[in-house]
Amino acid sequence: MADLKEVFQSKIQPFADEVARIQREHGEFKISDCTVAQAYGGMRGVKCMTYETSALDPLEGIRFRGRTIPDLIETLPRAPGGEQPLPEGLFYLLLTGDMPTEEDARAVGAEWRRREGLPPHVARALDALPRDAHPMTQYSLGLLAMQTESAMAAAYHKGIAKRDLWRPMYEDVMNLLANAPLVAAYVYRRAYHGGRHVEPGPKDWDWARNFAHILGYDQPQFADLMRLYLSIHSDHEGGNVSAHTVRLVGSALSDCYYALSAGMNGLAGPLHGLASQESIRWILELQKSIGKARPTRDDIANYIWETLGAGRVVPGFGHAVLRRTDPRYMALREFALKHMADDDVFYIVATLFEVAPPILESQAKIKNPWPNVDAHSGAVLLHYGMTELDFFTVLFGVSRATGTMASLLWDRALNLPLERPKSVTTGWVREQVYNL
Ligand code: AMX
Repeated sequence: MADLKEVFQSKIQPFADEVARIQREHGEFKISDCTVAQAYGGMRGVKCMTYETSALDPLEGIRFRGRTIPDLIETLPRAPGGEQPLPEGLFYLLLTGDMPTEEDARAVGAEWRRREGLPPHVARALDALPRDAHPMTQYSLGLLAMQTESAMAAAYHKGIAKRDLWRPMYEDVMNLLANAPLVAAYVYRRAYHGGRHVEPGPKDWDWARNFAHILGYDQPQFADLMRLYLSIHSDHEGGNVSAHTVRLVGSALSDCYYALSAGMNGLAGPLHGLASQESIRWILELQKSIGKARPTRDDIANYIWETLGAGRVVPGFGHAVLRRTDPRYMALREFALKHMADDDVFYIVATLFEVAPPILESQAKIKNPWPNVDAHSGAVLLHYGMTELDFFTVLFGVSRATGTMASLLWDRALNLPLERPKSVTTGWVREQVYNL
């Protein structure tokens, strides 16, 4: 078994050569046109970046290094006795493009566990915030506070060739991924459990199991849920707000702490990752307003109409790229059908799956009436007793760290330049379209 850093290093030159050749031979080949509607409309569908670790098909959903979620659930290494993939194995796949052996995945997990340890000032920085500051604010700040440890920033300061920056960044990324769960757990225990923190478990526990443990959850099934949860939320190609922010900030040669913290501020928006909290809150409000644990289909339909009538979005439904049900949603649904089929909140999630799409489809402007991952993730967490809805996006953020960090390492390994697209004014558009 080779060391992950060596495997990654062995991939860099051949891939960088290929990228250089494509640019040299086909640099003028057009892969996209941009319309006025796209320029005003959030650049939907404009193909203007490459991103290696995953790709999103509107109908089929996400593929990580070419592999679908059901395929990965089947083939990625698992923990002993577990049924779900190890996120550390997925990280190996995202970074190298190779399917890890069990030994490879365990080695990555062991390395992360070995690198655990928050600098003391991170806790002090978090303690300076009000306990009820939103957990995403706390999480983002905790990641940023770790920036003091950046090997890449130190190397740059000393003087390092740009092409070698990936080396200290690799160390930063591995330290960051080792410690992101510790920051998240610190935030959780501080905000909701009176600051009674839980010591990490034995070093041979996998990353997700240990994360579940330091959050305060020792049920084996919850650990397995975390393995699944932390795998499926990891990456969603390059254009989503969190991944693109990480890429953009990193392109200024900001280190991975700056980049990930910035990405998390984007994930904290309700149209992006915060939908995971908003969706479950919406479901619990529905239960409360109807006054039944299991509202009828008509109750649910009326509540959807009320939400739309109030000019609000139905959280957990729709997507900027997807045009079918999100396979991440389906993975959580499979888990729920197996482990919590009688749960009242799951009943509502499952009923919404039948009731909401035709209603949303009747609104001509909504391009995708189907549920995304956020329509499901809250229900499974709630089932295991995690009732602190505001925390849910932090779990998303721990997972998103793995995909965006694998991709950021490639950005530096390929020596990608500063991102600097050209903006135009409406005056310029006016001149063009009216031939002024
Ligand atoms: N409920 C109500 N209206 C919706 C809707 C929903 N679930 N989804 C889309 N729409 C509306 C939009 O708000 C927009 O209305 P507007 O023109 O008045 O502003 C119109 O339909 C067209 O939107 P779209 O082209 O279908 O989607 P989009 O690419 O602009 O936005 C998304 C995508 C996800 C922001 C949107 O579907 C939405 O707001 N969904 C609810 C929030 C959510 O679940 N977000 C999580 C997405 C996944 C993730 O990042 N974690």
